[in-house]
Amino acid sequence: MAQVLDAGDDLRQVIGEGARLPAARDREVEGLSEEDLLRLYRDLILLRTFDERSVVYHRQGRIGTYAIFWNHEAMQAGSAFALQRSDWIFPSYRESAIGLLRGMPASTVLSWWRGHPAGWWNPADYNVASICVPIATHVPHAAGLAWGKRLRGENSCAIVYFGDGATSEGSFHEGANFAAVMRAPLILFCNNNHWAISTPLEAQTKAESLAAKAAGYGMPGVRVDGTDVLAVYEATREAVERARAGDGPTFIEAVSYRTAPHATADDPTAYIDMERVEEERKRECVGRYEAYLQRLGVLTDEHVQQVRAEAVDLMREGIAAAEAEPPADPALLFDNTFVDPPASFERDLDELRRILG
Ligand SMILES: Cc1ncc(C[n+]2csc(CCOP(=O)(O)OP(=O)(O)O)c2C)c(N)n1
Ligand SMILES: [Mg+2]
Repeated sequence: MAQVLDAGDDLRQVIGEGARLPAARDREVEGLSEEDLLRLYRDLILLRTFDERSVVYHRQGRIGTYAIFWNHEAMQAGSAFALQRSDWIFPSYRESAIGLLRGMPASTVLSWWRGHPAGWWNPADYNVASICVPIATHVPHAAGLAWGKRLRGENSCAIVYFGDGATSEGSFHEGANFAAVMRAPLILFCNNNHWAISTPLEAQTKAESLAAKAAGYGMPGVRVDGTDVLAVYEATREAVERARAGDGPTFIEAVSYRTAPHATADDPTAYIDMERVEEERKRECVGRYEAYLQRLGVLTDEHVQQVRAEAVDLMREGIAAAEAEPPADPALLFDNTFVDPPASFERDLDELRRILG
């Protein structure tokens, strides 16, 4: 079984748990009201519910292959909470549902996973770029957009999400270097879940940490507990402040451990240490935050039930709306591919129409 690097002790935390930061030593994040804390809770539940329902929809054959983000919700909700609506989000497939936090309908994201054009949105409607499946190719896009914001004198920034594996890609290097040199207002948010499908972190890099790579680009690198939504929020808020002040990009390494298969087509029992997975699941991010809010006395059982019920309703409506979409025109597969399409396209399209009936 592959050995995985230990998460280390230098992780920023706010929510107490275990030996590192006992619950009795919970911190509070300055400037967050009770209402903010509960909004953040709602965001987490929205994402958790989307993820759990999507796995069910996949098993029922109602959506296609799906990249599970169970236990990644704190990284996504916490960081997005530090942004303004005018700031841009560049998601990878792991953050497919992050648009929900900007008011995107669940049906849009579900349609994306159904491979239906109703899943394409205009990025400018939400300031959320399209979901990037090629690893790290969106890092230069985000760097370019952020630089553009600076050139125009706008005070907004961009955040780009990618995984530990992405830090080995040329596009990551190009985007990070460009952003630093141009002092682009960019947050490079690395979800270090210790695995790139079946490749463990120790086979990915010899660097002491992923955040250490930031020094090579001349930008700060921060390590944060990725299952602590408040620590993620706090670290991202600081990075956003730097970006807005004209101090350029920040690299955030949010450390967690992948507790679900890479995607619905993956069987991690072939390569992962399932005992470690079980251990990690005990400190998963939603339960951790719930326990924190209960210790603070701001979360009631009724509120939990209400927020969860609302999220389930939203998903039910979302899948119904996605399934009510008329079938896509197969010609879309061929449109906009060539200026002068090869002759075979017409035959291929005819055949496709025949198969689809
Ligand atoms: C350019 C490119 N190469 C290979 C792949 C195949 N691939 C899909 S997911 C993945 C692993 C990515 O791992 P990581 O960056 O850690 O992100 P995670 O899935 O863990 O969030 C790979 C290699 C791809 N999508 N794009
Ligand atoms: Mg990974």
